Amino acid sequence: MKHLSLCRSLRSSCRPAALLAAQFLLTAGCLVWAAPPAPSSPPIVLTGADRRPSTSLNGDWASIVDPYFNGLFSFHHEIKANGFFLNRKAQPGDTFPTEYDFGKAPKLKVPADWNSQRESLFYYEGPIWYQRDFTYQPKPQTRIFLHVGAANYRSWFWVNGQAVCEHEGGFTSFNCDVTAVLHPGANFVVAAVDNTRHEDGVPTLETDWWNYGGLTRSVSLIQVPQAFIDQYDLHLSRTAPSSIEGWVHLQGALPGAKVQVEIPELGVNTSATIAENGRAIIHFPVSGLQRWSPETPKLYKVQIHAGPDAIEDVIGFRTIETRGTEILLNGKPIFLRGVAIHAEAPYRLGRANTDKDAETLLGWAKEMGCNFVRLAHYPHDETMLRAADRMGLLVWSENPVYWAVQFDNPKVLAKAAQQLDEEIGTSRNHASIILWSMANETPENGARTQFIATLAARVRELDPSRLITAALLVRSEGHTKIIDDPLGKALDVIGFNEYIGWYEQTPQGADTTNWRVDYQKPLIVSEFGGGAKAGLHGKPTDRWTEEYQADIYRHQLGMLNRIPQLRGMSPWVLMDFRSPNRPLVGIQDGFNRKGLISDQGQKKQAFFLLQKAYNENAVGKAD
Ligand code: GCB
Repeated sequence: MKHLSLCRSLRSSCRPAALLAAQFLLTAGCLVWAAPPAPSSPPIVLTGADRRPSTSLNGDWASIVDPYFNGLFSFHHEIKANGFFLNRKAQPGDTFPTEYDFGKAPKLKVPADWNSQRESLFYYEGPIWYQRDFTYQPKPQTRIFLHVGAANYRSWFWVNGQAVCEHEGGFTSFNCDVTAVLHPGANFVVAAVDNTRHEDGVPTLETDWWNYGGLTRSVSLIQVPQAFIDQYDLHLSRTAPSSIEGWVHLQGALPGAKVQVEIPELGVNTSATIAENGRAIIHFPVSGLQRWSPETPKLYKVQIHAGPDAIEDVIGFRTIETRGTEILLNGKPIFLRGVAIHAEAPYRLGRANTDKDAETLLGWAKEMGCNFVRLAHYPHDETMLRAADRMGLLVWSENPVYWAVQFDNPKVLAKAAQQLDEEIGTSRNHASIILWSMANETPENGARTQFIATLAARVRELDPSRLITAALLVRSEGHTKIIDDPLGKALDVIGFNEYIGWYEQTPQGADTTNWRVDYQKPLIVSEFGGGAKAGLHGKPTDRWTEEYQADIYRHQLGMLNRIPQLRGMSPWVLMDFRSPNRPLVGIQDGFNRKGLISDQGQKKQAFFLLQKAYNENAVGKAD
C-alpha cells in the first residue's frame, strides 16, 4: 500500500512524461531510475475481440490538453517516449516539476471523440493525455491485452508507468500486451492520443470529414491463456459445394496443438492440428446450412476451442464472387441497392460507435430499400458490422487511402498495409462484408497505381474469399464519361464516383451522358449526389433545395440504367455529416449537406425518390 500511495502522489505531482514515460523503481522508499524498456512487441490483432469476456475501461478518464506535446517531447523537441529526458540521465535526488495533476484534471468520456464533448476542443487537433485508474486481478498463466477499439490518429499507452505500445491509424483496433506490467489490485493506464494530420499519414492532410480525435471506440482488458486463438477465418467455400473452410491461428502454441470447431445447430464438431506457421487448416462439409443473405441474415453460433482457450462467435455463411460483369451472391446475380455512410452519429453527432448509432443508420438504409452499404471512408466500428450481419446488409469496407496520400513513400505504403491487416484481421468473419475497398478517388499516376495494386495483392493473400474494389475517378471526352483507369486491372469490381448535376453540369446533363467502360468487370457507382438543406424548398433549379437534390437523383437513375454492366450503387450519402470544408453560412454551417437525411433525422425528398426506385426495382439489373 505504501508503494501504491507513493505512486499515487507522484502521479499527481509530475508532468505527464515524468511519470508516464519514466520507469520507476521504488526501493526502500526512495526513487531510482530504471532503464525504460522499449514498448513491448507491436500491438497484435485479435479476431472477434468483442466476443471475448473483458473488463471494460470505458467511462470517465482524466484528461490533459497538451498542444505542444510537452509530455512527450523535451524542450529541444527530442522525443522522450521511452524515458523522461532521454538526452539527460536522471540523477538521484532529481525533483519533478509539479505542473500537472491527473487527480484534478477534467474528465473526458471514453469511447467518444473529444471534439463533441467540450466546446474548446471542437476544432482541436493535437495531443491529449488520458488517465484512468482501475483494479484488476490477473490470473496466473494468462496473457492480458489492453484492447483499443480505435484511437485517432496516433496513440501511446503506458500502464503503471511502463510504456506498453504505440499505434498509428485512427480507425482500426489493436491490442497491447500488458501482462508484464499489471499488478494485482490497483493499476492505472495513461494514453496520449494525437489527432494531428500529417502529410505522410493515412489519410493525409486533406479529407472531407471531421478529424474527430480521441479514444473514439471502446477500451477494455482481455485476458487469454498463454496459448490462445488470435485470428480465425471461417467462410463458405466457393469451390467445394456446401463446405466451410478457413483456418484458426494460435499464438504461443506448439505445432501439433489441437483446435476444435463446433457449430451445434448444424451438428458440426471437427478438429484440426496446428502446423509450423501456427495455423490449423479447417475444412468440413455441412448439410442443411441456411445461407446468409440480405433476405435471410442467418447467423450461426460457432465455438472454437484450443486447449484452455475458447471463443464463441456468431457467423453467417455465404459466397461472393464475380462472373464476367456479374456479382454473384450465393451463386446468384445480385444488384447492390445501396447508400454510402460516414461514421457520424445520428442526432447527437460526433463519431458513431454505439449499437444504437449503428441500428439507426442501418435502419434508415433498410427503410430506403437497401441491401448494401458503403461504409466510407475508413473501417467502421465492429458494432456497425455486427448490426449489418444481423440486419442483412452487404458491406463495402474501406481503407482510408483517401485522395492524394504520399504514393511514392514506402513508409506510407507500410501504414496503409498495416491498417488493412488490422481491418481484415479484426473483421474477417462478417458475412456482411463482401468488398474490401483499397482507396477513394486517387489521382491517376504510376506511383499511385503501383501503391494500390500492391495493397490489392496483399489483400488477395490475406482474404481470397472476398472481392477487391476501389472508388475511381472518371474522365470525360465530350458527352462521354470514360472508365479506363489502369488501376481497374487490380480490382474485381470497379467503383467510380461522379457528380453530374453538382460539381459539373446541371442534373439534366445526365440525360445526354454516355459511358465507355474499358473493363469487362462489374461496376458500382460508389458516389453521386448533391447538397440540400433539409426543409429548404424551391424550384428544381434552385441549388440547395430538396427539389434540386431530388432532381439530380431523378436524372441520375435514368442515366445509370443505361450502363449495362452496372451492378450496384451507393449514392453520397445517407446522412449529413460534419466537414470543416463546408462553411456556407445558413446552409452548410460546417456540414456536408449531401445527406438523404439530415443529421437530425429529417428525410429529404431524394430519400423518398430513391426508396420508391429501390422498392419498385426501377434501378439496376443483376444480369
Ligand atoms: C467525394 C468524396 C467524398 C466527399 C464528396 C463530396 O468525391 O469521395 O468524401 O465528401 O465527394 O461531397 O464532395
